Amino acid sequence: MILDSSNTTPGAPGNHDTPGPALRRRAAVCPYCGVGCRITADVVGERIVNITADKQAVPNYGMLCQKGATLKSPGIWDASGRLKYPMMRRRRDEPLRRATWDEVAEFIAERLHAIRAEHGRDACAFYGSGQLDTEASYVFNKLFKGSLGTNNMDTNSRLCMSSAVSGYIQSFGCDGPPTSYEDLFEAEVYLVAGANMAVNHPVLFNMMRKRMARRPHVKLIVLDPRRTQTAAAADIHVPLVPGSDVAFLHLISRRLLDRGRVDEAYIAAHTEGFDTYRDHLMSLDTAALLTECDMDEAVVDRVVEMLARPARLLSLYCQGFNQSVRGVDKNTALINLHLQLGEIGKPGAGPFSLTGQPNAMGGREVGYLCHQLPGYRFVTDDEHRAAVERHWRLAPGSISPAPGLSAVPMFESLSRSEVKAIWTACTNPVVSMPDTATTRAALQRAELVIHQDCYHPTETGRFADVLLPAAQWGEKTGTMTNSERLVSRSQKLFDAPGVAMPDWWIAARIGRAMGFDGFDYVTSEQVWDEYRQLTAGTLCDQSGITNARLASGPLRWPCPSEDHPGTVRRYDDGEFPTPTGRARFITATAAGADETPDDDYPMVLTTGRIAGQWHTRTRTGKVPELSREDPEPFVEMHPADAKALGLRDGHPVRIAGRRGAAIAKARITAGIRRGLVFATFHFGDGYAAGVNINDLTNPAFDPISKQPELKYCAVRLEPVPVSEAGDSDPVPAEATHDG
Ligand SMILES: Nc1nc2c(c(=O)[nH]1)N[C@H]1C(S)=C(S)[C@@H](COP(=O)(O)OP(=O)(O)OC[C@H]3O[C@@H](n4cnc5c(=O)[nH]c(N)nc54)[C@H](O)[C@@H]3O)O[C@H]1N2
Ligand SMILES: Nc1nc2c(c(=O)[nH]1)N[C@H]1C(S)=C(S)[C@@H](COP(=O)(O)OP(=O)(O)OC[C@H]3O[C@@H](n4cnc5c(=O)[nH]c(N)nc54)[C@H](O)[C@@H]3O)O[C@H]1N2
Ligand code: SF4
Ligand SMILES: [Mo]
Repeated sequence: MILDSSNTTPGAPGNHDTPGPALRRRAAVCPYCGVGCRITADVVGERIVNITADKQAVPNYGMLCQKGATLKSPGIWDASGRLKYPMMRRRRDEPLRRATWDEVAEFIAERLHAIRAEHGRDACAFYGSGQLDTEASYVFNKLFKGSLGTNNMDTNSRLCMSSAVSGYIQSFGCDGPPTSYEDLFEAEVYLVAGANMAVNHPVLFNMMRKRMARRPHVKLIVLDPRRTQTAAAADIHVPLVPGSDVAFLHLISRRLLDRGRVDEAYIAAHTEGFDTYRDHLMSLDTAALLTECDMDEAVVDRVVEMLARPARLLSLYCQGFNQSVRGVDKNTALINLHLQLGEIGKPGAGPFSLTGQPNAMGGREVGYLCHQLPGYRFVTDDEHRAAVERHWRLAPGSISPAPGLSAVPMFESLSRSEVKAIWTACTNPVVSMPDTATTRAALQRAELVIHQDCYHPTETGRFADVLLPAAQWGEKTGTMTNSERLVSRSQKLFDAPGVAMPDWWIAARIGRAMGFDGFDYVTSEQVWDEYRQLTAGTLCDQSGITNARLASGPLRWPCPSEDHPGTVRRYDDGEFPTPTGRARFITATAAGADETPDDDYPMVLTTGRIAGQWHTRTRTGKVPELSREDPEPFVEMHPADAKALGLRDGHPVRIAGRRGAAIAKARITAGIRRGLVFATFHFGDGYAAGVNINDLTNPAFDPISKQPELKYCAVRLEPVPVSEAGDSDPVPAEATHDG
């Protein structure tokens, strides 16, 4: 469902009429996906009475999907589900009790200092989120990498975007997409690869559908092992074997090479490494590649035919690419194709990595992964560290030159009691990390667990010694960057309940309690100003994006001066920020999945999302309209597989893997490959015991990006006997634990 006011007449919702006297009208940014839709919220007192979108305004031109459109739903705001006050316990065997900010701040400061004194600065870790606004990520970065001097700071972007980050850096020398949404309106062929945009980036997909309806020559190719809603709308659906994208891309690149579809002028002027790449493609056995993808050759022929004629090619890709032990290879193989065809740096063309979370882009710019520093800087670079230390007024040498622990090793290290303290904010790793048994063990063994959330209870909050109440979307002002580098300010609509505070404020409060300088911020605008200036002269320069400019509208970076209009498209001059100024063809040669099926685990499980739910459901689970379509955990399987197992649609089934098992209801569909099953990771033990699909998933990760293999593990399906099914039927959260 899309709320679309882009075709409405003046006076309809979405236009800025003068609101009534008691009504306040505010501009906000949707807190869900990386499309970054701008929202107009009409507010009376402490309540949102209407949500619309401005049909004139980028990026969404009046459209919102069902998640954005239901943000006023009472369940989201109901105080009974909120974390309103700090809570703490001094000993694990005590219950959590309500505390004041002074008390928790003093307790955290004392404990972190003690753990550092005894075990060294790397004994403390932070695990954050692409849903934190830029201000919060910035202050946490300053606190951990700066004042505390540990790079053990990583975020859920490691599970989400890190392969895209590494891919862009390998190919172009710099992270961040070259493209913007304006390219959606210029492209002639959309290649959607490992992304279910109709479900997960619905407003962008709606823009594409509209263009295809108006311009029949515009085509859509979709690479996905499942016939998703996105695939169903495609001119060509490529139902490849999961994990075989590199083979498929090599196959079509080679076939195009054979047909002379090579932009020699572009390659000669703006790239390097082409000869090695071409030799590699020529050395490949195309029949073997076809077997690896397990594809009908006619499908490959059609894709090659479509790409053989010059047409503006825009590729859009997401977790089917990133969440893989070959995630970086998939990214660079696709970028290679664009370089080969010269389909980059011009309107409607380029490799466009879709961002998942609303501010995963902003977080990357702030440098919130364990090897990064603000402004696309790196902890390993002496000059980068020195520049950041100067800006933060820290003694030279304060920032450690060694990358810290990324997400999976961070939790493994906690589970071995090497790291002692963890602070999690704006993420629910007990549901969302692969191999959650390790995550739970990590939090159980930690000496100190601090969890910062706007809701309570959550699965992760159950392990906490300290709970810090965060103001949620609408209760704070903050800045986010969407998928297309568009930096927007989301305004506060009303106060948070209890004493909940913005995430940046909480980080700064603890920084002061620990006795560190540089945390005296009074407003989020002060934080933004400090950060913006630190990006001056960097590859993601936002120094021209002042608070005053953000108050009147969003801007795309790079934006290096206060009169700069922002940048729609990067690399249009063919200059890349590599040492030679050229984009690089990356020749990937690694192979295969980490884990393969065998007699015990003969099938493959892949995981992903549905339209109505957002991740671990802490917010969307409170909106009844969003749960109508898919109210409970399900597992999609092919009719032939269901038949072999004697399963009927709706029958409960146990999915067993090498690390754990989960129960879901069979959903039989011809739109999935034989031998493959699909489940979502939305349902954690807060929903019901024994349903978390991440109890099974594989923590193995890409060697470069360290992004885990959330899209592939070996499993066995076991029908649950009907008598037993009665007991194991998903039960409401309240019945399984008290939070
Ligand atoms: N409704 C909703 N929207 C969301 C979110 C949400 O939770 N709910 N989350 C947001 C976030 S953080 C993210 S990261 C994005 C994710 O957005 P997407 O990446 O679109 O989401 P997924 O469903 O995880 O995976 C996409 C597809 O990858 C396919 N796939 C699996 N393995 C492979 C493979 O080997 N190759 C290829 N080519 N495809 C494969 C799956 O079948 C699936 O259809 O969505 C964002 N939008
Ligand atoms: N099997 C499998 N697992 C996956 C994936 C997959 O495709 N398959 N995808 C991975 C990806 S791409 C992602 S992005 C992750 C997402 O995984 P998570 O980040 O763990 O999921 P969320 O449910 O978004 O968690 C956000 C938490 O922050 C809280 N919150 C919301 N707003 C605020 C706020 O303003 N401040 C604070 N402090 N808290 C707030 C919410 O209540 C919730 O507890 O999951 C990953 N896990
Ligand atoms: S498309 Fe994404 S940003 Fe836009 S309303 Fe939906 S969830 Fe929000
Ligand atoms: Mo994500």
